Amino acid sequence: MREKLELLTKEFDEMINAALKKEEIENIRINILGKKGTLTSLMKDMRDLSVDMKKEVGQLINEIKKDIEKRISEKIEFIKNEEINLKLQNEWEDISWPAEPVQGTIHPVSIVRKELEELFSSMGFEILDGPEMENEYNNFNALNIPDDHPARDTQDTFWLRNGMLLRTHTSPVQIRGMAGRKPPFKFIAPGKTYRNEATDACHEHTFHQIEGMVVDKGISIANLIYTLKVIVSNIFGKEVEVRLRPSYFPFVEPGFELDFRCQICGGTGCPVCKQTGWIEYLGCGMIHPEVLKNGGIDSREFQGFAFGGGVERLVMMKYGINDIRHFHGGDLRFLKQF
Ligand code: FA5
Repeated sequence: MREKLELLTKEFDEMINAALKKEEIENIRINILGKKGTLTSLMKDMRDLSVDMKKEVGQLINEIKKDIEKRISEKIEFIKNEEINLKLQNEWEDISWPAEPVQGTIHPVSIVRKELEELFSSMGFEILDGPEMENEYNNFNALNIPDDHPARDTQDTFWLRNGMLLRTHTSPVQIRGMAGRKPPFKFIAPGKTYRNEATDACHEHTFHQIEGMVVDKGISIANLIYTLKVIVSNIFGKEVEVRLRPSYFPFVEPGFELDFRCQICGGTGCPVCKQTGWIEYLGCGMIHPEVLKNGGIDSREFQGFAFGGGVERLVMMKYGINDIRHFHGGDLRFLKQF
């Protein structure tokens, strides 16, 4: 019996070491431990042994059985790991491989926004961001537009159920920007704005503005005009006729509006410029002392100018686009031109 068990153990060793697949191991298990397996029949043969031998051989068979079971599960585990390793080896990726070319094109508003950001950065302006969901104080009150002020009607507002609003202009970033800074400072704040108004070739309900704010000692309208001239000539890359006319915004004094010569019709009159030959591009002026006060700045010591312009209208003039609604239309024939 002992010899048979030794032989069985030796054969098992050879077979388990040679096995490479889970199915081979299953066959080995059935051949040894199965109902008709070699170890199972040796266990049956034990009934012919004496009581003492039965005890001794029984113990030995149990040990051999346990050892075989242990080694079978170890080998299965080993093969599983080998399979995983092999799979991982086949799945390797060359991270130095050049990326796939980007699908699609960059939106013209993003192109011009980036150009504006680079231009202002080169002039030492910080680039600030502000939330599109704004509170009434920052959007109106702090900008010298109290509750009953008629200027609120010029910016039809999307009010939200939580008492907040979708900012109607980027000017609230003036308030946010002043809060964290001591003069002198200069920053721009490009971003999305919303107005609950009817759309036409030159008006959208959702559009982009770029806000600018400069605060220092001895700032005058000459600084404002110079900055606006630099923006226009850089963005267009050519001389474009502009005009500055007096206008009213509660947060600046004096206030102005800057118009471009309409680049669609060259100034002869078209639906985009409403036959006027001019496109209203931005509002600007010297910051009102009340606004500086709301930002914790002493207006006797510091002055500043601010401006806020529509990005889409700039893009329209730059590329000769005759309808602002193309920007949100999602028409690939339009977008692929950029
Ligand atoms: C303002 O929004 C002021 N916050 C601008 C300002 C900033 C004045 C700082 C003084 C100091 P206004 O409502 O005029 O002003 O809008 C500014 C520009 O945004 C317009 O000249 C125009 O270019 C653009 N704009 C306004 N409404 C629309 C619209 N519905 N669709 C597209 N562009 C618009």
